[in-house]
Amino acid sequence: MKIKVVNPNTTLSMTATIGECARRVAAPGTQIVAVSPAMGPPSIEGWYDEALAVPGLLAEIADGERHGFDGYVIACFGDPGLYAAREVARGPVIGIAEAAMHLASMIAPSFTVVTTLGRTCGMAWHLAERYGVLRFCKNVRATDLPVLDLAVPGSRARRMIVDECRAALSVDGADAIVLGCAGMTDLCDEIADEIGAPVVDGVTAAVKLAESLITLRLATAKRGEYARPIPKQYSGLVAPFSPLAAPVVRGDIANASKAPQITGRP
Ligand code: 2AL
Repeated sequence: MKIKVVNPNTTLSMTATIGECARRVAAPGTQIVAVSPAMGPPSIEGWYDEALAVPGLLAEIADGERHGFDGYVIACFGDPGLYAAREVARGPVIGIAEAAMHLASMIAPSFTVVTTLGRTCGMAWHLAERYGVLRFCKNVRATDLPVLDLAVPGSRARRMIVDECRAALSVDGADAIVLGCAGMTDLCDEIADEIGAPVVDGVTAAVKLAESLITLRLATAKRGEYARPIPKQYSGLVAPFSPLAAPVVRGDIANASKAPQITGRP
């Protein structure tokens, strides 16, 4: 099976790490292709970043459909564009926050999310509510680390995350930790060993969930809400994203990432 893991930010070093961690847990017969969109923010640290990461992400999903991918992972903890991606894809599309929160709620009576900047805490609470796991979510803790600082060699990132994890266990009374950023994926095992409690990373959780759904031949329901977008002509900068009648053809959103009228404009 072929799973496309889309890091919706444009930082390729982070995409490479996400791809390595995804491959480490994937079954022998699973091909993982990790990509970043051709346009969008270098990191996603708020609602505005998230909104403008979505067009590039959707172009990657549409391109994946033309290349026969069986399923997709959206590797950003805000799960940007998740439901829109499901309209475009035939196979399952899994967001890393929904994967991590659901798996955490299956192995522990409660979890705390440990994330990056304080301003993203509200987004995580919002997702816990959306996925129906609010009663499991004890707290959302910020490390106040910018996303791209997570990978800076010699940074205090791991220590700061571990400190928040320990506070989650002792102060919040949480039984498990959900890592609140795709950029933390490579730290998951060391943090779990250090704190002695389950730590759920959304990237690896989402890969295994996507694999399971594909194995079970469970694809995205196409009868109603997640049916392909209604064909219509969009205007202005988003004109290249105009949904055309299925099947995906030239000029559809699959080609939007290559559209000159979008790249290079503010
Ligand atoms: C993220 C993430 O997973 N990727 C990114 O760019 N921002 N999440 C976060 N809480 O900052």
